[in-house]
Amino acid sequence: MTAVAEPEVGKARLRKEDARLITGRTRWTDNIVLPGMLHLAVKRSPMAHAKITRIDVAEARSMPGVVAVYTAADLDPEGTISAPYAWPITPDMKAPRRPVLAAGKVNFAGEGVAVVVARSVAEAQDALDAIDVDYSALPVVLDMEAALTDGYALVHDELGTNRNALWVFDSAEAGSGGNVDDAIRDAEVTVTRRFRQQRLAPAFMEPRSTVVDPTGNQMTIWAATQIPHILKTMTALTLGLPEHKLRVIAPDVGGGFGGKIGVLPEDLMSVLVAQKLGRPVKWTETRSECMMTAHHARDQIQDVTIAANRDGTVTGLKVDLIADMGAYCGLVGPGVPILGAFMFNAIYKFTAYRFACTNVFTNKTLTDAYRGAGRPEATFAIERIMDELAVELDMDPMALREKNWIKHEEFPFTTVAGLTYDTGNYEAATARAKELFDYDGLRREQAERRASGDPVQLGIGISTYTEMCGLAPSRVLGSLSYGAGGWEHAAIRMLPTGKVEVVTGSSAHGQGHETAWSQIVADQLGVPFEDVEVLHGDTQTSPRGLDTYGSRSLTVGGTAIVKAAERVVAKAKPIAAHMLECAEDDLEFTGGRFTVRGTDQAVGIQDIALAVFTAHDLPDGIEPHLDSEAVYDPENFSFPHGTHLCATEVDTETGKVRIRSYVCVDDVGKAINPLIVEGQVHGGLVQGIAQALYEEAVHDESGTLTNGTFADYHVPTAADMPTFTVDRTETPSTTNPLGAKGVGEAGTIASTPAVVNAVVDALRHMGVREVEMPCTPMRVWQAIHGGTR
Ligand code: MCN
Repeated sequence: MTAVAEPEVGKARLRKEDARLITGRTRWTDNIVLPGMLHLAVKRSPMAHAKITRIDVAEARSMPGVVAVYTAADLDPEGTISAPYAWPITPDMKAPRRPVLAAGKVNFAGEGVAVVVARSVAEAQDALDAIDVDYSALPVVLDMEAALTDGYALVHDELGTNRNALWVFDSAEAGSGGNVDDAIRDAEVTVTRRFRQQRLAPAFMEPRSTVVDPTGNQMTIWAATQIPHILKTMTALTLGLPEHKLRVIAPDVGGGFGGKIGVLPEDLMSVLVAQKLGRPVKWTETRSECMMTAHHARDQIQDVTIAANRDGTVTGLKVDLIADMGAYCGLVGPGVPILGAFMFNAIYKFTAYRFACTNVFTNKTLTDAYRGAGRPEATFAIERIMDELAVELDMDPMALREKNWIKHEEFPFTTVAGLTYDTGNYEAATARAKELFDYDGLRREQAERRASGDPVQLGIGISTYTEMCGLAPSRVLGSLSYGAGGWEHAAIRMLPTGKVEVVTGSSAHGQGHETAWSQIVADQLGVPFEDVEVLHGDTQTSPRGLDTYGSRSLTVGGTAIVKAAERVVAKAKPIAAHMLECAEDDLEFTGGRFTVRGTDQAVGIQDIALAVFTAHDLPDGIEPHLDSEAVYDPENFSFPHGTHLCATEVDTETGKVRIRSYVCVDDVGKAINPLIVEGQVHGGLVQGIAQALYEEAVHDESGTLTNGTFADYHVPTAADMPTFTVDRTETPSTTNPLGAKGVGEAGTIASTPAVVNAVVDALRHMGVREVEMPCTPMRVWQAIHGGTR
């Protein structure tokens, strides 16, 4: 057996999976070709809200290569099937049926009205043009506030309202703090602002795709999904299929960012068509379909009031949100703003808080989770208004934050929103960030540029954030009426040759789990990193799991692996004692070896695996394997934090914003793989900066998405980005044995307000108080010239 010298955890290992992912020599859903497989193409509505008065598929049925054309009446004659939603946030939440294909009426532009099944993709696509649909236009509901007024047109007549739900958290009622109206009434200073979270498209690299193979009475589904386990259970429940006859495989998946957590009408449609025809089928969307119909995100109006004393002590915060659900409820869409409800108070200690969110239906693509899900919106609002409060108080914005944040010696700290943050050190992260950024030097330069009337002004933006991730204690999720638990499963199989298979319920789609999980197992079992194989994303290999989102995989799934590994070691111990002819208590386990304390007698765990396999000489009552499994349900969320500082140069003549420098110091507790952590932060930053400066999904007055291609929707490239200065402090979490906190969303959550604060800071002396996102040159120019002065 090979001796393992230094710990794997903490090593900046290159990712095992990257060679195949980067070269594309791997299996994506759309690569899958099965004998006799047919292809689906979906006819989509160009209208955002209309009655379907006639639909004629006869000509399409006669097109070359076409095997069938189906409408809602064919696939769901009873009209009862609905793509599921799993987060009824209030008992009286209104949720319309989300049909597999629109029946009688379309509710957003892009909704499917018919599906063509053909021998090739091209033949299926060609036949779409031969489907004739007549629509009778209905009033289009686009404006969230107008949609809530009495007598306004309704998206769903049968609901009698456009209001999906009203969800309220009040610290006075929850017993976690005081009354916010009292705090506002008694405050020496209040600041009120309205912020707009624009609508974003997750824009993952690989469009969505589903392959369904009905063989015998077994149904195998391959899907470009983040949630193979949830997709399996939900498909069974929704279509009334026996779950034990279903197998879902998420092969390599090209990104998701939350955009692949749905159970899609197209998934259900693919199953129904495969069932009907008894043939394998494939549906892969085009990029334009993806932009138009994969769920969007954010899209909130935030009315925020902060109360404080003149000395800068914040005393209360009141938040009123309106959140656009789009035309239907997404799988967890209604709950996304609720995830933010616990984060508006951020790292601050104020004691009165009220959050109210009204979710509203409009005739747009539905919204659901996108990297950060609720928490970027909350972080944006609190970090923007802290800057505005600092101006009102004539304080340095960093000094205001320092005055109000939780000090490192005050942890664990229970917040006004009722969460208990286990650990944190905001002072350390901020001190390091200021040092790397040259905060004081940049402030001096800013003053000089203002004095000289430089047309290019310098702005400094701060974001000191925390977030709750690592979803999550099942009980807490239950108390929020979330439809699933928050545990994760792991199994470890020791093979006869000492190699190790790790089965995880997490379902990576770009996060590098194969590498990080191998590092954890290598240390726990003392086996070489290369000897570990990580298996995931197939419900037959990994029967239990709750998948990957909410930056949960390491803190929950990684901990399940630690627990399973501890059981492997515990199982090996009596066998080691038997082999070494000693008492179990005399053994110590380090570096993969059981050693008789005080002697050089030892046996390696990989050798024990072989001895167990032969089973020639096992102690009585010992099963001949070391395989173990564990399910871990965390006791708390994980609370990474950090300080992000951004310097922007804003050309006051053209409105162009250039990020001059960006420094972030994040604290994700113990980093399992610092290189992966850095990569996650980089990717997260780009998505957060993109919200600040570039991206917005825009609908015109007819409800048509006007920028549904990558030529129009500005997903930034490396050329748009500065070189980031990324560093970490390490304050271990006390809620999991790894000491780790999640990182997958941190960069996105922190960066948007840092950039917008910097843009506003550059222009404040010109009277600018707000620039709506994305801060495009036009919007910045308009703000300078009075638009939002
Ligand atoms: N990690 C680590 N040390 C830590 C924290 C994390 O080494 N202290 C490593 C983990 O081992 C894992 C990675 O960082 O390899 C991310 O871990 P974690 O924070 O647990 O997040 P998840 O794996 O659960 O990933 C989900 C998260 C989310 S919610 C979105 S959205 C997102 C993200 O990850 N989508 C992504 N990162 C993405 N990265 C890619 N490439 N593609 C996406 O779609």
